[in-house]
Amino acid sequence: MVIELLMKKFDRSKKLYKKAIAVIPGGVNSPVRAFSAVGGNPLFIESARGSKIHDVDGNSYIDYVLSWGPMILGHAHPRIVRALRNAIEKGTSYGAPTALETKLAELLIRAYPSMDKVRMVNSGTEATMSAIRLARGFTGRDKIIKFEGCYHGHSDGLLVKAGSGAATFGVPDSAGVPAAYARDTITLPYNDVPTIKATIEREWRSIAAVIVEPVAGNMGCVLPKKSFLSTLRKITKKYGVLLIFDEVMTGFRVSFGGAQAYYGINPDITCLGKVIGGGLPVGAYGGKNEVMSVVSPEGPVYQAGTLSGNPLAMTAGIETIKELSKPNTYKKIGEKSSMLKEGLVDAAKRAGIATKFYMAGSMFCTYFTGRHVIDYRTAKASDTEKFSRFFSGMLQRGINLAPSQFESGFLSLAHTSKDIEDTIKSSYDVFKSL
Ligand code: HOZ
Repeated sequence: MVIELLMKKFDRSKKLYKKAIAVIPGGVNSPVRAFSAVGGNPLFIESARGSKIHDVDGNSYIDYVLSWGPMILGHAHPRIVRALRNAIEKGTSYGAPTALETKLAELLIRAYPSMDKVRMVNSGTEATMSAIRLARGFTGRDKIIKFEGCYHGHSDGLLVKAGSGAATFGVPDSAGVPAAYARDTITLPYNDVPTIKATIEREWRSIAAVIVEPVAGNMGCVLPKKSFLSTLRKITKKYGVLLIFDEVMTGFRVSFGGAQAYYGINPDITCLGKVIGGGLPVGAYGGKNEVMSVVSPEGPVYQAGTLSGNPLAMTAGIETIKELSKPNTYKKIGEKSSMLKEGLVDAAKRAGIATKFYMAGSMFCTYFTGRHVIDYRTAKASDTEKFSRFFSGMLQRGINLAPSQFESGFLSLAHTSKDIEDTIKSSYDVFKSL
């Protein structure tokens, strides 16, 4: 078989994995990195530059994982590397305010006019967890609504019918989450306008917030129906429920102003992460003054962090956003994205494989199904066995995709036309072999 002829060697990754599983659960520090859903061992990475990632066995791949989204400029971008080198000389953490924090906050607020103020945290999980506490503190209500297959990090109340690794490994309702916490989380189908309307009309007195991924990137890539986000905005406003956009994935990705600019909807609270840290650990949440003024020390909602606003992370974030602010950046990445989209759709068609492809800005997913994917139920209908074979075939040909059907792929500004042509060509060969 062709695949056997291509066989890459993963001996050193295998050896390192064996050592890792002795001291780290599953050998990985985040479950999504495991290859259990697609078979085999995770790749151990040596380095990455531009659009390429290199493993410890000397294999190189065109990378569409991009550290799960942050590396929109490509890996080891010279501007970021230079800025970090300078910053590191000045110390790595102070636990005290810096001008860098204010600078990044200003850049975020300028790009997201729905926010007057923003608080820096260390991850997307912290951002969404804090946003929920803020919504509860602000409204005096306890319940929240989330959508099936959406993933908002791993805090207790949000690990209910969750996407990402929770969906991949079949634990959408994680063990260890007290039933009492989960009871305050109402889960509804994504894109189901009548159900969300009826639920809020019935239960608004106890509902603090609706949290949503405006493009759902943790069950593949599911686009919002036109009426879904606008209904959410209208109905939450009417009943004093806060609308939280989890833009950890979509922020600076779907467009410079995120999904809120792309779809023209202003949420009450925005959560950011990934791109705004340029590859360093960062999250942020923000909103209008009225809401943010209840955050400690201005108000009674407590939230804190030793490394929050870390100078290295702020530096990488500032430089990333400045680079993204250059003229035509999103036009360029948009052109690359269209090329990839057209090529992958055409390759599947020519190979006679039923797929559905979805893309928002530079995030995307191919599902192995002939039916439209609009929510978690339809995403789960994708043929995951076919996906696994597609994943392995692509990996053998030097294309790194996320090792799960229920994750989004990402493109960077560093991907060249040649990268994309090679990806399309490989995809045709693999589709054909399915
Ligand atoms: N949102 C990312 C995956 N969908 C998180 C990556 C992780 O869980 O490690």
